[in-house]
Amino acid sequence: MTDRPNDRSLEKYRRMLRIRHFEDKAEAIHAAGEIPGALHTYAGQEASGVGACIALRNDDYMVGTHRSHGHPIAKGAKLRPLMAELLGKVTGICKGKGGSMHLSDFSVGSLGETSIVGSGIPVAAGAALGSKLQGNDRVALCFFGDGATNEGAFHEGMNLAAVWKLPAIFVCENNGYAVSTPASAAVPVKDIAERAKAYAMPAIIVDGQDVDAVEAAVTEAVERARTGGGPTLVETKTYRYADHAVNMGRILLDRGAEVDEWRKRDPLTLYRARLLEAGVAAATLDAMEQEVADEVADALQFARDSAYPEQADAFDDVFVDRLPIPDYLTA
Ligand SMILES: Cc1ncc(C[n+]2csc(CCOP(=O)(O)OP(=O)(O)O)c2C)c(N)n1
Ligand SMILES: [Mg+2]
Repeated sequence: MTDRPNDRSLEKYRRMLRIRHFEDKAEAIHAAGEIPGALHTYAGQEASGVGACIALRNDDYMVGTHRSHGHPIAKGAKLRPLMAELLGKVTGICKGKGGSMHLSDFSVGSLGETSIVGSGIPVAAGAALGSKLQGNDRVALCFFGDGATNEGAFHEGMNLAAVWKLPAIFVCENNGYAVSTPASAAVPVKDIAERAKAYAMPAIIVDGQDVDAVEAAVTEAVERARTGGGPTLVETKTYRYADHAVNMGRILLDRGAEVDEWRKRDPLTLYRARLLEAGVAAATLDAMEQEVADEVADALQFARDSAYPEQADAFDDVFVDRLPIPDYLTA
């Protein structure tokens, strides 16, 4: 952060608060049976998502994972349609057909999230290729986990992006686990960032609990991508507080005191301290937190008051007719 807190710093804090409150609420109502299916929460990883997305323009592309409520929120998405989507309502951002794990929000450039681990990486490479072919300067940022880097799709996407110097930013959110398998048992390199060497791709390792540090790292990567320098792998070292998916006893993992240790470096606590130190009044931050809590409560009320989609509309927006071939491919 610069010496004096500015609107951008406060916006970063607000977005992290939004994610935390949204996820805590989602977890609670999932436990009560209001959200169908599996729910993977992002609490603990807020600085990684917000630091990365704040470095993007609104029209830049972003691709998520199965753990991606936080990513669109980090990029500025509205909470009402997101919450309605989790509840499967027709007012949801995908009319209730995407749900927690398959939602996209084009209003903020989110091309979507997917339950197939690693599969967003070639999608982001494709979006970046699209920008290059169309001659615009939009970049594509892809989030994925440490586990995804063991998938073929990761290596294929990274390779193609490097060979074609695509305007892509690959953000590996290394939270130390894939379901209940520690990264140390599944990844042979110490840092995921080392894997970039195989593609002659620059890599940056960053403290994923520090939103300013993540923003600085991703800003460097975005500048490189936007100016024709090709892709970068950014590894954010972070942690998720909840189990892999919440309220699902069969995959519980006992991480003992490790969670408490990470909570000492909670991204919101760290940033609040930094803002206070920089002269922001505690009352300002408390008021912001109350506003965010109200915003999440409003989103939930909106979702609860909304209707479910009609059965007759089940196949609308699911299939497309054959797409026209764009001019830039035939010219
Ligand atoms: C191709 C594929 N393999 C396995 C799974 C089952 N699965 C779902 S999430 C997950 C772990 C992913 O770990 P990571 O990429 O580190 O993301 P995190 O959950 O930690 O955010 C696995 C193995 C899947 N959904 N898709
Ligand atoms: Mg992981």
